[in-house]
Amino acid sequence: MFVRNLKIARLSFLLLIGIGLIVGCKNEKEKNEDDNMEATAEEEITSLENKNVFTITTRSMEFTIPSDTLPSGWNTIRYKNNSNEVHLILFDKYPEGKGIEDAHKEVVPSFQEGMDLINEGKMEEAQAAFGKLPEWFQEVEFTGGVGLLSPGTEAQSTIKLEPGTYIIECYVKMTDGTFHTLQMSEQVQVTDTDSGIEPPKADYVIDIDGANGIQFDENVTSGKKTFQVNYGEQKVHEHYLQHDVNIVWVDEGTDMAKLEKWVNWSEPTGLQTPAPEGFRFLGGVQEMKSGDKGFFTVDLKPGNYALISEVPNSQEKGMLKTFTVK
Ligand SMILES: [Cu+2]
Repeated sequence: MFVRNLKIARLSFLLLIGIGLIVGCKNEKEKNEDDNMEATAEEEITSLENKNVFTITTRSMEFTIPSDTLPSGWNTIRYKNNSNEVHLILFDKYPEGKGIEDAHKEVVPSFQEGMDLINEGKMEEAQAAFGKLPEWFQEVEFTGGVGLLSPGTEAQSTIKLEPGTYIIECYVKMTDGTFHTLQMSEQVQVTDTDSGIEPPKADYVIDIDGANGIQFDENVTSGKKTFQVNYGEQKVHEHYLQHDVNIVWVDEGTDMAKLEKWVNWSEPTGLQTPAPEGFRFLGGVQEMKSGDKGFFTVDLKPGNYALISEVPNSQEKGMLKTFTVK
């Protein structure tokens, strides 16, 4: 009896282990399947987010682009600045038949010569140098891009592009006053095929125009937010550029005058590395023509921020606005 019971007990025990193993295996299998499904869902979300995103990377003093063509219509540009300097991306739509070689041969040298003369205090000669810009340069259209971006930072802007030849460029300056442009410029072709993507839904709207400066609702809360920038009347300022919108983190107690001066390229050390301390550039939307709009998406933490145009006397023009994120 005892022996039989023991046998039954042993059998039951083995059976239990067996069932346990089967159940265990099934659970493990189901768990793996669940994990796989979760991973697939995550990949799908990521690939959906990355769909139509044109990611540009800088490691030192270059633009690495995923392709030299882009669809027309709305495009999301993500910029990863993995270098040690501040950079920006401006989209320049070139006139028919003109391209990057013409830019390097006829545009960059005139700007550099003019800048060097400004640094020497020779303002009249500088004007003459800028006067050497080719006539066709007047036909270049600025169609947005990503605002100033600090080292180790990522930014995202959404802009609308018409078909044509574009030069993307960064005109921040090295420590010796040389524009980054020769090394940081790439030609991209925007095709007739529409991207098919809709502009993002905006959390906040910024209006900017020559007469009123920057206007927006300053009640901004933390989190990942998308700003829509509406360009009203656009104009060429004293430094030959039009106004744009950059978003900047501002350390407590930092002198805003330093920011105002630095973002103006025509100041002797304007846009020249090193950038002033106490500010972290988080992108924005580069200039575009009157009536156009662009978007930028930024992850906001509680603290002090500024919206600023890279123009001379931005404060006076209402193009430097500070706000606090709670
Ligand atoms: Cu640069």
